[in-house]
Amino acid sequence: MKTALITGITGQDGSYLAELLLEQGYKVYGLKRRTATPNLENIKSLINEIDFISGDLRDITSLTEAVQLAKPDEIYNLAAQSFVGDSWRQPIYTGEVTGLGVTNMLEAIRQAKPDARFYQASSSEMFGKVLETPQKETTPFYPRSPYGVAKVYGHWITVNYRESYDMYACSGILFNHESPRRGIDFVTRKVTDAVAKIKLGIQDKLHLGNIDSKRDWGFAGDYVKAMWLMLQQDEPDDYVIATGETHTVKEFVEIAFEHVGLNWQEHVVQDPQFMRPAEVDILLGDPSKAKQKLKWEPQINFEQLVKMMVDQDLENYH
Ligand code: NAP
Ligand code: G4F
Repeated sequence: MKTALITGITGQDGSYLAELLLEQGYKVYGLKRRTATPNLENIKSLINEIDFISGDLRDITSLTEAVQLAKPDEIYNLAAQSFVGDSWRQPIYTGEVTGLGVTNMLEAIRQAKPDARFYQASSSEMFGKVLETPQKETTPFYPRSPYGVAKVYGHWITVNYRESYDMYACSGILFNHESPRRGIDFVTRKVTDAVAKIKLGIQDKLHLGNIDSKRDWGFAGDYVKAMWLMLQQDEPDDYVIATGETHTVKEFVEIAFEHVGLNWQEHVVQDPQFMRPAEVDILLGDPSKAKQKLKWEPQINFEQLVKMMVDQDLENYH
């Protein structure tokens, strides 16, 4: 039986990855921050199957203890301050968790279990003001937010530990991926939650920022499979994970409202408070390397994803 340690177990990806690994017979440890009130909604059906370890990416003592306790074969570092918008409001905190937190995790592994295989949750936000389209593994980075800058640090420190200490460390450069478990701050879930409430008469208006930006959106359930595949190869490497399609926020909004028979233009209000100091206008990934080497393919397309999220949010309010 293999053992895995997942940081960020309570988040969207942590929950899908835990499900996948448990299905495959892994023993799963989850690193979880202590909170005044538990935040276990995403993993409520798995609580009895996961061994939780209390810890924080900013506290290397807790990480070293977690690695010593779990003795994992594989470590998936999914924890982060992951909301781009807040990274301008909390730039130092974001740097500490999303950037330096990766070094804390790598050091804990180097000291406590250097043969463990390591996955770092890197991001297409690193491409930012894109220097090439579509973006692939060799595209230079140009981050546009404190979050993106922190992720570039996390990416390169992962590559550096691989090259310096011969560790099996991979960086997955994942493009936006969503699901009914997506946090409510992110635009997709904000839209689908609002569509459900508007349909049911609980809300009338939806305030959004820039609806012209474009993202390569996939389904989180598909993307966690790619994380796992990266750690099953003969050699560690870095991979872009994306659908190869890009859509505007406006298209997402149109499909979501149309799905419940509403006209989005009657409900959406453009609100400057949701505009960003620097925007990433377009992201479009080239997943050829992952398709060829990992044999990975996304299963859920854009329209199916939007409808799945709206349907689940409607169900949540019924
Ligand atoms: P998410 O839902 O925001 O989950 C983030 C997780 O990190 C939560 O479990 C959170 O715990 C935990 N966390 C935050 N700060 C922590 C700290 N200081 N110490 C320990 N744990 C901490 O994010 P996600 O969408 O699942 O994304 C997973 C990872 O992939 C993140 O690193 C994200 O930056 C990256 N990523 C995401 C996407 C995407 O489109 N989803 C794309 C590329 C990369 P609490 O529940 O306690 O807050
Ligand atoms: O949903 P978002 O907040 O996601 P963003 O900034 O692309 O970041 C997500 O994907 C990254 C991968 O590229 C991850 F690394 C990161 O952790 C996160 O998961 O915003 C998407 C787009 C942006 O252009 C934003 O300006 O939607 C635009 N937008 C327009 N109105 C809005 C809103 N975004 C949010 N969150 N809220 C709005 O009201």
